[in-house]
Amino acid sequence: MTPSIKLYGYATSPYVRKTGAFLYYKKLPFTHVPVNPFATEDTLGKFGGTQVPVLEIDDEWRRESSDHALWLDEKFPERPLCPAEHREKILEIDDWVSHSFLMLNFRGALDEDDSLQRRFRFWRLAAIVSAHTPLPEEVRNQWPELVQNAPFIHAMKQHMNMHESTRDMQTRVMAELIGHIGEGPYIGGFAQPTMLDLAIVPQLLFGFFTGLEEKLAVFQAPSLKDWIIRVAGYLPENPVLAHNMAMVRTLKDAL
Ligand SMILES: N[C@@H](CCC(=O)N[C@@H](CS)C(=O)NCC(=O)O)C(=O)O
Repeated sequence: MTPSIKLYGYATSPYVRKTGAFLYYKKLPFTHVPVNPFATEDTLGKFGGTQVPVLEIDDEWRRESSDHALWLDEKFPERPLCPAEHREKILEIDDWVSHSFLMLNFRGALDEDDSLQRRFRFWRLAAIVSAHTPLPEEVRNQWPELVQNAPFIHAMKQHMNMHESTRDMQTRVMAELIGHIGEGPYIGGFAQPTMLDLAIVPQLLFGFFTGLEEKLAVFQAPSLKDWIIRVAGYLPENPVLAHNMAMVRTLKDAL
């Protein structure tokens, strides 16, 4: 029997995009259930709590995106996200993905910066959420403040060195990423993509695909460009779970 797989969450969450990429890579058909971050009860009520992503397979469900990779491998061993023979190394690098790389998505939100440029960025993020779950206009207007004050983002400070500027953090983490890819072809030197590549690539594409960024800046580093193209080959044209209405570009526009 075909399993019923549902992924609950909003496209602006890197963790939701990460679990989405796991499902795409494993070629598992699933339903994306968009969650309104200000009315989570509507969709997440039966799970309790507000954190996304939630992955539901038939009558079981789990939180925590990295656990999703292991759970999916247990249930659907084909195209492993974390092959048993490399598990230790993968989980060690995954710690870096969770505590360094994914923190990049939130670091900028914590900056004291009231520039119009920043407001436009956050308004566009609100529009991306709203494309799936319409938000009241006052919520969309207040999005820059709402995100800046979100308790779960403040809790992430424990994984950040707040004395390091956002720009320095970006430069450092991207250099670390290049180090982890090394000679490739995939992160950790593995011959096939793993949960590590799939956790990262959707994040690097999201801003460009949804119009937050004009250029796919990471393409300036040839080793990153080749690696992204390799990983994206396993993913659909829109791998970021944004509503098609919010998609303004695809990878072809960067080539
Ligand atoms: N460690 C979790 C982190 C998930 C997470 O922080 N999700 C955020 C969205 S980006 C969230 O749901 N925040 C609202 C909340 O926690 O109530 C994972 O990997 O799934």
